[in-house]
Amino acid sequence: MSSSSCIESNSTVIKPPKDNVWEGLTGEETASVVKWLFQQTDLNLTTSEKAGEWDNTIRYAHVVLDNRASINPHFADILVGPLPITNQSVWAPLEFPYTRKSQGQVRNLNADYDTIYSEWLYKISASIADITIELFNGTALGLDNDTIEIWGIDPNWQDDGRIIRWDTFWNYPTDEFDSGTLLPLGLYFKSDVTGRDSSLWKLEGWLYNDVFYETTDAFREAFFSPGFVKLRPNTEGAWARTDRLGPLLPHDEQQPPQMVAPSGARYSVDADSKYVTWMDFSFYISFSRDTAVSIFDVRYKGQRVLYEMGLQEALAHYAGNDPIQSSTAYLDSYYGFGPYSFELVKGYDCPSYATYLNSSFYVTETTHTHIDSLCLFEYDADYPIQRHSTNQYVSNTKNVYLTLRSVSTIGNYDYMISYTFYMDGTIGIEVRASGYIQSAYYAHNEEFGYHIHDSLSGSMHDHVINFKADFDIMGVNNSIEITTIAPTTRNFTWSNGKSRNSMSLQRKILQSEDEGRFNWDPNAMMHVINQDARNPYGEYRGYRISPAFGTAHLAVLDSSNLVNAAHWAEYDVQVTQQHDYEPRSAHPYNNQDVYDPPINFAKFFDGECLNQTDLVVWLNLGMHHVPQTGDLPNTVFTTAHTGVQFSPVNYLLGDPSRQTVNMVRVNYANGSATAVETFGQANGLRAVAVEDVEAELWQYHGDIVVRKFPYDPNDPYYEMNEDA
Ligand SMILES: *[C@@H]1O[C@H](CO)[C@@H](O)[C@H](O)[C@H]1NC(C)=O
Ligand SMILES: *[C@@H]1O[C@H](CO)[C@@H](O)[C@H](O)[C@H]1NC(C)=O
Ligand SMILES: *[C@@H]1O[C@H](CO)[C@@H](O)[C@H](O)[C@H]1NC(C)=O
Ligand SMILES: *[C@@H]1O[C@H](CO)[C@@H](O)[C@H](O)[C@H]1NC(C)=O
Ligand SMILES: *[C@@H]1O[C@H](CO)[C@@H](O)[C@H](O)[C@H]1NC(C)=O
Ligand SMILES: *[C@@H]1O[C@H](CO)[C@@H](O)[C@H](O)[C@H]1NC(C)=O
Ligand SMILES: *[C@@H]1O[C@H](CO)[C@@H](O)[C@H](O)[C@H]1NC(C)=O
Ligand SMILES: *[C@@H]1O[C@H](CO)[C@@H](O)[C@H](O)[C@H]1NC(C)=O
Ligand SMILES: *[C@@H]1O[C@H](CO)[C@@H](O)[C@H](O)[C@H]1NC(C)=O
Ligand SMILES: [Cu+2]
Repeated sequence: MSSSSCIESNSTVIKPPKDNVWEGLTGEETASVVKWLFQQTDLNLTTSEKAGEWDNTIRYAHVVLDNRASINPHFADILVGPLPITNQSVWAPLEFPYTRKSQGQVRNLNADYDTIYSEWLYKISASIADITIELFNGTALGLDNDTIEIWGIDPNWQDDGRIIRWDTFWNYPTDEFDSGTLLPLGLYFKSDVTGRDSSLWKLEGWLYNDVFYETTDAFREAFFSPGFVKLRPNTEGAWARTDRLGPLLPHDEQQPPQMVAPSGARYSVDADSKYVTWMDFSFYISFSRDTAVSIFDVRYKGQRVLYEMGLQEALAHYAGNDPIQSSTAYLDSYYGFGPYSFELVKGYDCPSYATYLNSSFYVTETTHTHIDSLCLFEYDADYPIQRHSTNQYVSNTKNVYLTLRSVSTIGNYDYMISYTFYMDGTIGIEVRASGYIQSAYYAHNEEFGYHIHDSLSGSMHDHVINFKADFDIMGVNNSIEITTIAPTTRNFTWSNGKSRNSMSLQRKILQSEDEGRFNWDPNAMMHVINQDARNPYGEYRGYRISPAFGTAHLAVLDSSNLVNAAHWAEYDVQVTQQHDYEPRSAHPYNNQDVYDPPINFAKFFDGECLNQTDLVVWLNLGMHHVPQTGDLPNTVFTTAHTGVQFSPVNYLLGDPSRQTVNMVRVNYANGSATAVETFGQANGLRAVAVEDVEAELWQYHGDIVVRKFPYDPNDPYYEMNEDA
């Protein structure tokens, strides 16, 4: 069946009330900025530029330069403007989002990527090629016939002024499946790669079976001594492939249920300005290289609820008995969520009737477009939003909600991020994770993960995913009210002088940032309220923030890997006074200087007032992930799921979902229905054309490359799909 036979589900076109000032620059604007930059001799540009966005009433371009023509290679954040480019345009260091003085510059620890990955690691590996052949039946020499590969920690150790790497060997998958992170081989080496002169770099030792050898000679001698214990390598097999496996399940070959949108889309979208309206909600979508989707000016019933809501950073902090797992703590905005937001799979990532939007980013003088990488759709939850039965009637309301979704595949992991909007005024953020786990070699590490395959440990790690929520409840000045459900013992006028054990509400308004960092208390509710906006009963109007599906903050205290680079991960909830100079909780290059990162989130907390002022709530979603056999071959979205919900509290005078026509009341008596009230909803059976999803998938464009380890920051999106 072709899509033309389907009911048109494209959304209604709408014009936004205002321009989307949060959107990225257009292709022409970006091109003009780049042309101008190349004319600035003081910038001495010969290599790649990445233009993103920074907006205000006068638009400026945020440009990141990779300055490597120096013994002190660094990334430089600069602003170029005003736009459009004229002879009045200038550039200046972009320093205001930094918490340290630095002219907008961050050192680049990976300037010598090519030397490390095409010479240094292979040189070390070549020195023990006889051993790798004997242990792993393979060599890593940078040749086409390599059957094993080498990569290691992220970020590098940065203690005592030295830059130290740990690397390890991994088997290559023997087919197209991306199972490399399931094939660790258990041999590790340490090298000091401080400075740009590779003749001064040093191999500092080998680790095998939990024995550390300071030199190659010492390792070699032990290896060829009698009694040396050789561990079994991990090798690929069906267990590591994601294709169908195992006996057919009953009835599974019959078509599963599918959601359809019989009347087409009931939301409106302006694809150019990325402005969306649905029911009583409206918002603008913004997209960036670092964090992909954010949404701005979220309004409900015409009133702004959030100025900004969006991803800030995602951390995967591992732990282990070996130096690779122990030293791995990925900060994913370094790689960027935007460039890895690939085309969605229709009928799988989102319903086939969804509206799909493109996203683009700019790197190395090229605009890259990912087609159909954002989706918008309505869905009917598998439960009603309301119901009630009596002996005379039953009433019931459909729970239809709107989702805005994207998926970023960063290395081995796929993060699915969804923003949801419900008929009762609730707004949700959900993150799910799938893809391949990063595993560990199973030896001496029972405390750090389960034994999940032959020589494989499901390496334990914490996912912490930070979101910014800049609330504006009935105005910019808001407060946080914590309402605790507290056990109480008290006498009442009617209790005959006997105290009664019960519970009561204890309300408290946070006064300053000193109280602004806390964890979820199962007996407390967090409300963003406006003390100057009471409802007719005198209660503050507000929105509750609550965890949904579980959340997590980082279990590691004072991480040796991250030092000051991820203080945002330490609590479930953190509240600060809004400042334009604190736009983000993290910087994509925080991992390049963990002792003195460009944005040290802890510095946001300086005791400022939180009582009736413009507030930002920084929320951590996340999961403690201890992979088990069920994570093979891939982690599943059912359990790797985290979220928060924002829902109106005393905000309106009743439940706004009563407005929908998609509800029913059935009256009955003596065993028969006497009335069926459908409130004017569209009804009547309709023959619905269901798209043939599998056939549609022949139109999938995909991308040319998806990041594989290791990552080259100097050529990050090489060969990625482009559409100028
Ligand atoms: C400009 O960059 C080139 C490399 O592209 C380098 O050789 C040269 O020293 C740089 N000039 C200055 C003034 O930094
Ligand atoms: C800037 O451009 C304007 C318009 O093209 C021109 O009139 C003016 O002379 C230029 N100014 C300078 C300083 O080049
Ligand atoms: C060793 O690797 C070669 C190819 O690289 C392969 O042909 C051979 O079967 C392997 N041997 C074993 C024992 O796995
Ligand atoms: C791999 O290729 C190199 C160079 O072509 C060759 O010398 C070597 O014998 C090959 N190794 C194997 C295991 O085939
Ligand atoms: C996405 O890009 C493709 C290819 O350039 C284009 O045909 C399509 O109209 C774009 N979609 C939207 C919603 O702009
Ligand atoms: C309740 O009243 C009794 C009798 O007057 C008194 O002994 C007790 O302390 C009171 N309890 C509380 C919790 O006030
Ligand atoms: C907090 O703000 C409210 C509303 O403006 C005000 O009435 C109250 O006095 C403030 N509390 C403190 C401790 O300043
Ligand atoms: C918000 O509160 C600040 C004090 O924190 C005050 O200076 C400002 O005028 C208030 N803004 C509005 C719109 O009430
Ligand atoms: C239900 O049945 C009772 C007893 O037969 C009768 O009195 C009553 O009128 C009936 N109610 C309706 C709504 O038919
Ligand atoms: Cu995980």
